[in-house]
Amino acid sequence: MAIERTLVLVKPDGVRRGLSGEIVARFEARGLKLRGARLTKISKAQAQKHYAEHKARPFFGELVEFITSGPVLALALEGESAILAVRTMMGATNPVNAAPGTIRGDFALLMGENIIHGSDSKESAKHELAIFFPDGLI
Ligand code: IDP
Ligand code: MG
Repeated sequence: MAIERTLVLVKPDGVRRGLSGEIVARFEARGLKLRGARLTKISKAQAQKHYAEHKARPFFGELVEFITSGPVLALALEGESAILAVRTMMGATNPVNAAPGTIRGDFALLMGENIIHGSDSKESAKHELAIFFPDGLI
């Protein structure tokens, strides 16, 4: 049990579809606190840094293309076990496997358009928050 901070991105498909408000509302209703929010277009370099762990995967090029295809809403969220709480609310990576009631389970069907990103560990949260909120958080 620990208060954590984590990075969420509403991906370009989520922003395009007008789901940003719904997603923020779900996290706030759960009790997670907004510590940062920024609508931003990710550069190729930022995307490659953000997804560095997937560099060798065959879908890396597609992933970078997609995440840079339009604005994303970057959120810094804080709360008890925030990293796991957010991951659980997001649902499985492949939306076909995501449980109803999760964000992917309610709004997505395709792996490549799965609406949301959330940090998956303390290390990745630290790394990713520094990319999107280089000036720190409130
Ligand atoms: P996550 O977003 O649930 O943490 P990761 O394994 O970190 O899942 O993968 C990052 C993103 O890359 C996924 O959200 C998804 O959009 C995409 N992705 C993951 N695996 C595949 C794949 O096998 N084919 C195409 N895209 C994939
Ligand atoms: Mg991931």
